[in-house]
Amino acid sequence: MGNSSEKIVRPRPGDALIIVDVQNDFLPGGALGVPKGDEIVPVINRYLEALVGKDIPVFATRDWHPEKHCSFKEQGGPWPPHCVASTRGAEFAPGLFLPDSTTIISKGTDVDRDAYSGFQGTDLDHRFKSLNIRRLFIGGLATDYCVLSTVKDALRRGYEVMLLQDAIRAVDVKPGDGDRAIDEMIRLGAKPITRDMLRP
Ligand code: VGL
Ligand code: ZN
Repeated sequence: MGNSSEKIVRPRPGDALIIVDVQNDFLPGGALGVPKGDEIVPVINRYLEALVGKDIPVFATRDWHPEKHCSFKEQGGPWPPHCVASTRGAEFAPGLFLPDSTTIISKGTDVDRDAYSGFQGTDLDHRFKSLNIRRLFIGGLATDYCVLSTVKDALRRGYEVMLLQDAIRAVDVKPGDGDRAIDEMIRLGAKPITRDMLRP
C-alpha cells in the first residue's frame, strides 16, 4: 500500500454521506461523552462543504431512545441514560452545519431493542436503493459502536464504504477498542480516507 495521502477521491453520483450520531450526549461533558468527540465537528463540516457542493445527499443518524430504554443501566443495560428522544442531549451538536436537505434517521427508538447500526430498524437501505446510492462516506460517533456497526452493515449489504478516518472518535471502554474497530472495518473492505484526499 502506498502513501494514502497521495490518493485522490472524487465525489460522484451514487455517493452519499452518513454522519453517525454527532449528538450532544456523545460530546465531552455529555451523558455518554466520547473522549475528543467534539474534535470531529469542524472536520465533518469540511466534508459537508466538499460533498454538499457536489450534490451528494447527506444522511444524519441519531440515537433516539425512549426513557427507560433497555440499553440504560437502570434497565440492566451497559450505558448511562443518553439520547432520550426530544431532549437537549439528543440534539445534534450545535456547531455541526447540516444542510436543510439532510435526511435524519432515528434509531434505537424501540424500548426493548438497541440499534447501533443506522440500518437496523430503519428505511436507510431502501432509501439508498431508490436513490441509486452505491458508495457511502461514513464518519461520526462512536468508532467502536455505532460507526463500526453501520459500516459493517453497509459492507454486508454491498455498499462501498469510505471511512472518514479523521472524523471518528472511540469510546474505548477497553483501551484499543477504537483501533481494533478501525482495523476490522478496513479488513472487511472499508477504505480509510482523510479530508485532504477529497478533490476540492
Ligand atoms: C452509541 C453507545 C450507546 C453510539 C449509541 O452512537 O456509538 N454508543 N448508544
Ligand atoms: Zn444508545
